[in-house]
Amino acid sequence: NALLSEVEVALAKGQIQPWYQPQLCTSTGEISGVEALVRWMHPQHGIIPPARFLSALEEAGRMGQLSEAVLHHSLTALRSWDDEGLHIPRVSINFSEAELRNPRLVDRLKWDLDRFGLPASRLGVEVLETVIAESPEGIIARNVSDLARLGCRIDLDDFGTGHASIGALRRVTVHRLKIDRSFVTRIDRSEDQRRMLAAVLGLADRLGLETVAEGVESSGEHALLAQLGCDHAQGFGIARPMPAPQLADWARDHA
Ligand code: G
Ligand code: G
Ligand code: NA
Ligand code: MN
Repeated sequence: NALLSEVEVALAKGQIQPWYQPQLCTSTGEISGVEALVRWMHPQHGIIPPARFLSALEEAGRMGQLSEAVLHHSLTALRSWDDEGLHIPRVSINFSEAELRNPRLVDRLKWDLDRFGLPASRLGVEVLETVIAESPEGIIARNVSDLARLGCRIDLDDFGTGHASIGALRRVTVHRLKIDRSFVTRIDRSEDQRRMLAAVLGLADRLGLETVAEGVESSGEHALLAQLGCDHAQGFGIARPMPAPQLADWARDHA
């Protein structure tokens, strides 16, 4: 597979790195964290989005290599932001199903955190709703619960689009619901859309979970999210994902 070997070479050369997109607390406006979103900086073809190469790694069972690169880059970024005196509380990383099935995931993560001298509370883990649908005895539920016990924050990604029942939320520890952007878009222009979002926020509140809205593209949407009691906001209307040094500049300007 030509793509796969190209991706593996790119990983080894450090051409595949995460960019970081800020999340703001809607009540204070402060940065509550950043999400790591991987990009391939291809010397000929420019920036290649994850949709074009993640499945090649996934099919080959090589997602571990990617997550290791993303984790190292994220911990390095946290250290350098700390050294610059910036207050970036945590980085959230997307973990695929294959990675969440890795029995060594938690030990490896603990080891890396120790090596960088960072507490687990600086790390967030984003898990797709579909992935937690398995049984509580399963390896995924165990890994996610172990990560939570270690101190990582668990975000349920793309909430509202998956097949997980509400019951599945009780099987694994989850701290926040990331409300899929299909529920967020145009809330400032559609009463139906607004009602739908209010229902999801009400559900999160009853479950005692924090909320973060994805895909916030306008200041109207942002203002309404605060008004409706959504805790955090992320989207192009706040900032696009950007390389670690630019994120530092952005955070400095934002403070
Ligand atoms: O950045 P963008 O919107 O193109 O991301 C597209 C998808 O790729 C998102 O669903 C995101 O969850 C996924 N993705 C981005 N970075 C990573 C990563 O480091 N690991 C995994 N497993 N998925 C990622
Ligand atoms: O599946 P996940 O939620 O991890 O995917 C995040 C993806 O959403 C990233 O590819 C990111 O680039 C993209 N994204 C982030 N903010 C916005 C936004 O405001 N609008 C749109 N359309 N996409 C966004
Ligand atoms: Na995500
Ligand atoms: Mn998402």
